[in-house]
Amino acid sequence: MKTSFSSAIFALSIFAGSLAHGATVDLTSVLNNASFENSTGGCPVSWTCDSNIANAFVVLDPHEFIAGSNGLSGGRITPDGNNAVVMPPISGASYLSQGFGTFAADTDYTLTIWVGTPRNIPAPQPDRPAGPAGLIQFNFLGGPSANIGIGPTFGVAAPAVGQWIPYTMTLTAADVQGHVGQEATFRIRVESIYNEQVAAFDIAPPTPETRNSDTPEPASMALIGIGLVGLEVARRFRQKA
Ligand SMILES: [Ca+2]
Repeated sequence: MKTSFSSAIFALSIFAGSLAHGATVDLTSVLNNASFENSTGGCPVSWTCDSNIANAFVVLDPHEFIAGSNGLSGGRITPDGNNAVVMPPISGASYLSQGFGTFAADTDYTLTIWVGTPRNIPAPQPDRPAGPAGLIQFNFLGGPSANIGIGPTFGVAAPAVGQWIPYTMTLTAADVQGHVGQEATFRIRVESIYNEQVAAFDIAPPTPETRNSDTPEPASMALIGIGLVGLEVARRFRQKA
């Protein structure tokens, strides 16, 4: 019986080991000015604006998204706070990026970012109807000067005019492997052919109704696994008795 019990404990430890899970960092709480509420002269504070994004940061006017029919609950105009960033101000490619320290080992990095298509292109461009951006991508950079793309390039189609949608991405520990200790940067890229093609971004936790409730949490899976091992232990005890 002793041998049986020992082997069951051994199996349990192997099972627990296979479930060992590193930390998950939610960038919502790591990025500075994640909600784009603060800006000085166009570029959001703490963010780096490349290309022609200057002056693309706007306090969203209520007429850009119609409360109640914009994909947000509670009559909100923006997913979080009052402001969002809109890019690019004219056709072409633009980048918005921010460093967030260095990559840690055994760590997943997750972020939910809201993507919106305003109804009008932002000032200082002439006020006229906007259209969905041609290309919206997110990626992570590492390397000695955060100049190497790491992991997948995440892409999302722009929502319809006047709508917001949440997009969740995860850079896994496997993606980060080999880049631990390197400077880490998150980057948004928008490309458009026409001046009217713009995209708005805001960072906020997903609303409860958008959370994926179908996937079991790793912790609950571990509990199920421990329970199954426990049943096996009990079965063996009964057989030996
Ligand atoms: Ca905001």
